[in-house]
Amino acid sequence: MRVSLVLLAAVFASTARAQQPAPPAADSDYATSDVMIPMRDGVRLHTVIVTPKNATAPLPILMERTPYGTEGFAASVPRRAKRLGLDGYIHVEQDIRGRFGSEGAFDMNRPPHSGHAGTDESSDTYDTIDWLVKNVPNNNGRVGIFGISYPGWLTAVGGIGAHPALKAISPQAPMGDAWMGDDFFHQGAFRASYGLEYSWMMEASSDLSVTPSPARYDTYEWYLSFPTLGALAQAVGADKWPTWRRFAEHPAYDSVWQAHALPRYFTHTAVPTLTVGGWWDQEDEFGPLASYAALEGTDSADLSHLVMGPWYHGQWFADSGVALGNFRFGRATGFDFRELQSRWFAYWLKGEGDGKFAEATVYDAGANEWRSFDRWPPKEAEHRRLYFRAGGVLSFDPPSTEAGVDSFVSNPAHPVPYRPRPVERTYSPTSRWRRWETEDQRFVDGRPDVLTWQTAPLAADVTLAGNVVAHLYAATTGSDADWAVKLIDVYPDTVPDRPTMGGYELMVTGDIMRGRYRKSWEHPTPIPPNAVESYTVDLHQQAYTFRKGHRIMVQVQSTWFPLYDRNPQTFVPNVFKARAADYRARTHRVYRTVQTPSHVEIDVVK
Ligand code: PG9
Repeated sequence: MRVSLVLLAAVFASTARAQQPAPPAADSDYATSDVMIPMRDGVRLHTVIVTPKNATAPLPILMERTPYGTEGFAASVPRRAKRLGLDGYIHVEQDIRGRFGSEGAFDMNRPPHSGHAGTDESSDTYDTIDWLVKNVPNNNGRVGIFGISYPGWLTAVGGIGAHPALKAISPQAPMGDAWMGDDFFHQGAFRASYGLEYSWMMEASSDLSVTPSPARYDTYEWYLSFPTLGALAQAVGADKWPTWRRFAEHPAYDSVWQAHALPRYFTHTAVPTLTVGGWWDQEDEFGPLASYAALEGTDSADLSHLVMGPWYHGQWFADSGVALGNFRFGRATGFDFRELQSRWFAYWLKGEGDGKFAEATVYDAGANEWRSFDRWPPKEAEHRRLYFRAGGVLSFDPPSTEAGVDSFVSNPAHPVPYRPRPVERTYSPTSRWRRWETEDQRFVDGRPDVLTWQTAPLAADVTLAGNVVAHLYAATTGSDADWAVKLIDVYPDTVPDRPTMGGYELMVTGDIMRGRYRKSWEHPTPIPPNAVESYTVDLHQQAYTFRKGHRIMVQVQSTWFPLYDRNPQTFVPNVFKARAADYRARTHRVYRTVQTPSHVEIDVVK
């Protein structure tokens, strides 16, 4: 996500050569310089430095590194610095290798030490900081980094082998694991529309000058018009893009994806770290939770903290955070966050404030309140199970019968849309992409290929805080199947102060897994037809109160199209090479017996 901060021009003396004159920032209180900073292997990275002109004391540096370009950064700094409460910093933005004005080659989420002459994004960050503290006039020798999404991942890896001047980082929506739960796959199910359109946007040019152009407004129809992933790739020339080739050549969680997984190598930090994410982040919700968890094991100095708010991808940066789609939060959560972010950086980079920050600050959007915890997930949480029962009932009581099953036919020719159609191009100006996870799930009610179980209206609040995991016992007549599970808050039939929310079905959390990986993410195996197998679908975490009078609902379906590609439902070694004839309608059965009690487990607190 593009989050250029910015400030104005003052070209200071340096060993680096100015690349081109930077546009002056709109505010005369700032000066901008535009430089090429040399890395240890000689590659030079284009960097914009925006400095307050009339500082009376040395200032800290706040940096963002980005693959999305620095255009507009300098001009936006004065306004943004005010809005974010980040006045009194030298603001820096840098193009990473191979992007826009920087030299070198781009490699999507470059793994550690895999770049030119053993460089990586951590070493580029180190070299940049080293140059900045030695060359930027009037800096106080303290540097912070922040960024959202790709820049969030860059922020996190900047904390590895950190330069001694790096004093605070805030990775926000960092992609954690692109195969397990973030942008490109979820638990093995390929994110077809996102994966295609993102690699198209990033790799058809090095400067975003090519916009993905699906041939139909409703991309549901467009993706459906290709019988296979191979036909889709051929139609748009996707094999030219390295990231698409990585998808097609590495469909399983092999060493390539493992090497890209942030929680596997970002396991300790000596730099104060504020990890930030959104509960309804449609791109990288898994990343912040997984990378925070990875740091916790070694965080004896209590440097790592977490903020999770009720937000879509990056919403906290500029939005008031009062609402997401139809969902209202009762307060301006974006302002709340920015005030916290301002205090965080001021403490670590300017020595202001008392440094008291909660370990985990999470927003409960059911109760409409921030909650703080001294550990996340909270240790006092009780694991409770919501069992699938006969007649579409969901209950905390397990099934007591020997028989019990619900079934549906999943037909790849008629996949369930993941959001109401038309499904606009992901990043088009009219796209409803960023709100999709909060759409009213009634749009799929009544589809025969969506199974539903729900509780009676709750007699008391149920507060979820922590993990959510679905355990399915299921069978298919085919040899592969996807399992998408949604945990939903059903509003009461009438909501007097907001009649439009009567009966609303809000997805509190949901995710998908590809059945072939039920035993191993690395080595997929066919599902024996008609055999009852167990499947674990990680729905990650949430902090959410289901209010008295609401119902809790669970839905299971096998398609979420075109965000997720269609599973052929016939086991093939590589789904990117599946033939049209492999895509077959199959009957899926979900069991709810004493021996096979399908359920969703949630962490509940008082
Ligand atoms: N979600 C985007 C992304 C991050 C990391 C890798 C690939 C894509 C982004 O918004 O930057």
